[in-house]
Amino acid sequence: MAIPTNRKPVMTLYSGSNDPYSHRTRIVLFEKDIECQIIEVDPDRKPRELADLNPYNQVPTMVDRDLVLYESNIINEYLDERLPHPPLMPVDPVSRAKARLMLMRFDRDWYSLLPEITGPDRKAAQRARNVVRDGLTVISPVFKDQPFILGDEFSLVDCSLAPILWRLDHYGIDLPRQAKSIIEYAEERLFARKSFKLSLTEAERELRPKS
Ligand SMILES: N[C@@H](CCC(=O)N[C@@H](CS)C(=O)NCC(=O)O)C(=O)O
Repeated sequence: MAIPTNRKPVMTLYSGSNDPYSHRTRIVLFEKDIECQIIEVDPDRKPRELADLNPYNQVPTMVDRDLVLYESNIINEYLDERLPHPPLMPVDPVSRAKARLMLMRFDRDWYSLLPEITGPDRKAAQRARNVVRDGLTVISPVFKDQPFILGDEFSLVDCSLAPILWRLDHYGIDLPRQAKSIIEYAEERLFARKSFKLSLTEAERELRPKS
């Protein structure tokens, strides 16, 4: 997928078409309307240059002139600083630190479980699903009082959470009734957002054909 443009884009993103980490960065690109060439990487046939660019040979990987970045949260913070409009991180140090803690916890507590959820051990997969389900249920009340996870403004923390929420059915995670507020947040405020819709690849759209 490439964004149509007359000018040669300065940035290139190597992205997986159904990869939640790449999805985070695509949301940021469209939120900020950044001109970027997006190269879809087939995990079974990665382009040879990816291993030269990224020692982990993973997506997302971003190239901006001489700078090569990997790790979705690092790429996203860089994009936020390089193209500050609209800002996606809070301004004050305390709120920024809290946002970074949340980003770290999503990865450690939930995203780290995705290989187990999609892996062959059915018991381990169900245990992992339950951890994610319970974690999302615990944070759900936050969205009763505020539209986004940090408050009134959409942020990198929302960009980081959105891909897992989009994939709940795909991962076989059923949220209980007590998690109504987080479901409303996802459906009414995240999935309805223009940048989110634009961020979706065909493969990702097929995960929720009715949305
Ligand atoms: N912590 C990294 C995770 C990146 C990651 O796990 N990428 C996967 C996509 S599912 C990948 O490229 N896997 C292929 C491989 O490791 O060979 C991030 O936030 O970007």
